[in-house]
Amino acid sequence: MSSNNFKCGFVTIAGRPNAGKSTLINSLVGQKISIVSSIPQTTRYAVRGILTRINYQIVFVDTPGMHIFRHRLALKLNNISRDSLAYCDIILYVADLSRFPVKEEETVLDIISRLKIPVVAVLNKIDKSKDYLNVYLDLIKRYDSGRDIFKYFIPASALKGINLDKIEKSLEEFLPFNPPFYEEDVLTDFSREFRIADIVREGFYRHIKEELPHSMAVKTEEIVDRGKVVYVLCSVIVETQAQKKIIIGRGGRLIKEAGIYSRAEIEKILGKKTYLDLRAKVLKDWQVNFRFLRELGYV
Ligand SMILES: Nc1nc2c(ncn2[C@@H]2O[C@H](COP(=O)(O)OP(=O)(O)OP(=O)(O)O)[C@@H](O)[C@H]2O)c(=O)[nH]1
Ligand SMILES: [Mg+2]
Repeated sequence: MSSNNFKCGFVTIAGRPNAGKSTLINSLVGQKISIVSSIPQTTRYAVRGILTRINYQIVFVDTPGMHIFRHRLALKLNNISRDSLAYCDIILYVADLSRFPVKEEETVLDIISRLKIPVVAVLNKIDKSKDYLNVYLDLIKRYDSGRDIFKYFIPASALKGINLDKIEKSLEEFLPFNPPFYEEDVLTDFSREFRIADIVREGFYRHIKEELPHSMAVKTEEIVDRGKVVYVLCSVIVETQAQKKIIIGRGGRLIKEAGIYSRAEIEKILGKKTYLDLRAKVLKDWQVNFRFLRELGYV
């Protein structure tokens, strides 16, 4: 795999919440690395996904969508995004063509355009809408004016796989010469515990809406190999008793539904039959409990 001509570098994916960043990293790497949902602010980690080709390796870093603060966890998530941006070789900026660019978009562009790192702009969700294509192009060019850091503008669909090859090719061009950082069969360095916890969170996000997702966290407590099955215990943490009632659902329906989805996804990762045990818990101030946030890997 390695030779003097080998290229390898970090590509941080940045953009507003819900733009399709996690969908894009999954499509580019070819496996579900980062969870996806229709709820903004789904991603809570700097999730790495690794793509290895014969002569280059791209280490993608998915980040939480950057946004104007609305809740306490948001501050931590924005810090994760900013840190990942400061130490990368290329920025993959993702815009959502199906929504008009509001102030939040300008905040992201303002941060990115000050960094002096080459940017590849992905104008995502082209399968859904092209109405604002020129609005985005004009806006980006305004921020790029006099800086010349935006190298490519690629209309694409992360969901339908449109123009992924163009994105990869443009990134390759700006990768620095380095030996590979990871073995060629490694797709992510995200730990099994965190991946499982995130998949369980994704399982719930399919059913719950509005503010509740931001009040929820999942922690993997145990993974025990019992021969034919793997036993996995996760705590599903919320802030109030009322929220606990919602996530359990009438007669335990919601927690069961989320469990069925998550178990199937976890089995793909573990490659083994899994028994998934989900327990709902109330931890009132988990978002400001530093020790707990660290256990969750959010700080
Ligand atoms: N139509 C369409 N939908 C997409 C596309 N890419 C992503 N989506 C949808 O957009 C929603 C958000 O996708 P995510 O990948 O979770 O977005 P994100 O930018 O990672 O969001 P955060 O983690 O919250 O910042 C999901 O419902 C996706 O299915 C696309 O190319 N076309
Ligand atoms: Mg995401």
